[in-house]
Amino acid sequence: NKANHVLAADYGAGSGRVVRGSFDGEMLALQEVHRFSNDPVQLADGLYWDFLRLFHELKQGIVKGTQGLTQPVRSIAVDTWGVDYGLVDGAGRLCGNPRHYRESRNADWMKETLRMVNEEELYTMSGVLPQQINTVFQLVGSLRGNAELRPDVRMLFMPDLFHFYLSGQQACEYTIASTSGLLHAGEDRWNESLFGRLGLPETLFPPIVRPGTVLGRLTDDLCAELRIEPMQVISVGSHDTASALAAIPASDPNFAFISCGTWSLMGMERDSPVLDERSRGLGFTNEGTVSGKTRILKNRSGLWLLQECKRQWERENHIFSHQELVQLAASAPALQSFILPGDAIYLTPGDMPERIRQQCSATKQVTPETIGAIVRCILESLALEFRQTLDELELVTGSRPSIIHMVGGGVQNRLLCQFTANATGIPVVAGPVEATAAGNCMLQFMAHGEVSSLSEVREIAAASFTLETYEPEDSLPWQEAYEIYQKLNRRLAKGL
Ligand code: LRH
Repeated sequence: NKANHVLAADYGAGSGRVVRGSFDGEMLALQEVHRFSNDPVQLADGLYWDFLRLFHELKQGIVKGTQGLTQPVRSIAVDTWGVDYGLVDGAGRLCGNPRHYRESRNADWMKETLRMVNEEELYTMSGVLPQQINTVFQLVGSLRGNAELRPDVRMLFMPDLFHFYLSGQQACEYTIASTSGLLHAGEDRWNESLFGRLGLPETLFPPIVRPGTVLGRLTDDLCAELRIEPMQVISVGSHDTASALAAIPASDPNFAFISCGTWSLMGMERDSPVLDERSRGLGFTNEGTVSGKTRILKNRSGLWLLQECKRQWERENHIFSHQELVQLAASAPALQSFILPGDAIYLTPGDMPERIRQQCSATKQVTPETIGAIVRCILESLALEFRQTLDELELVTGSRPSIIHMVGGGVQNRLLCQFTANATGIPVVAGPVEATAAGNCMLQFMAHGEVSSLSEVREIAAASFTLETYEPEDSLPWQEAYEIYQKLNRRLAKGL
């Protein structure tokens, strides 16, 4: 069997990569051909994604990914973080740079929107937990009162926007649209009655396509500019979490997953959304999977806190790699003080070490002073947050997972994987690191008819990557730590 090649472009909030996936009928091999940072830009009027630079990096990745092959690359697909979008007019012009979901005004926009539709109703209609980052709030906030919005303007989620400039075709892919709060829960249909109530014109929303849809081919202009052969452009699970979940190497269906990058998405796969008061109260959201099922999950803080601390330390001239930071944490004292990584105080960029110290001192815990102590506090707190989410998942779904599959960049943080096993008391299978790119590629191979089902995709992922299992250790001190963490949670919930 000769290998088939595809390109996967995976954009996270902190960095992006273009990966070449080669499949020989049994095993998938990934080769990262291009990696770049994703640096949002603060302007006087808000926080933006630098779309033009991100598109430039995509072109670089395509050129590198197509070089030196005996067989042509068959297709490309883009996946990105959720919720964000760009607007494009009838002539195909980008109407401004896409806004960043960490824009601080989103909190006000959410409040404003919730005066038009209440929170409970929005949740039951869409399955999406009302959170200030959601597309629906951003759209209402930024478009409200904009009488000039022309009827030819369309909204395209980030991956759809890349696909449009690659292929000339406009469509919104289902899994990314399922993060918006604008679909009927568990369905691939826009909630048109909601558009009316929120004053959003129906003309804004292009048709929805299913993961695995071939949108078209790279435009002739682009092929000429890059001096490459045409290839197909495919909508896969365009939401990064959907692509990551597709490549979870699970054989037992009773698994929980943690897709750990800037965010940690922790949840389970279900046939249909859970829309009751309890799941809303506990903060679970329902998003679409590549096979049309639901992933019930929590958007929890991931490595964001660590990334922001690292940036702050760099500003203070303390330069460390991630690995060095983890080593410092490994030699810091265990289980000293905890924070709530998901607390709103950590949502916006800034001096995280200071915010962490403040939260610890305000809650009368040991204040972590050294870099190692702060990193350890973050990693242990993340693991305890996973434990809490696991307990809540059990309440909401009625089943306790027997295994946790952890994928994404966070898997390289071995301390975090071990802490997660310790805190939850459940074995953690870590890997693949590049689950998102793997899922993206495999969905393309499915569209090409090389693979027939999602379970086959998962078998191939299990066979193709090295996985590491972490068994739970130190259960007693971690159980005690969890009790302290829960108390902290209750105190902070009361505003103390
Ligand atoms: C993770 C993610 C997550 C959220 C967030 C905005 O990268 O996609 O699922 O939607 O970004």
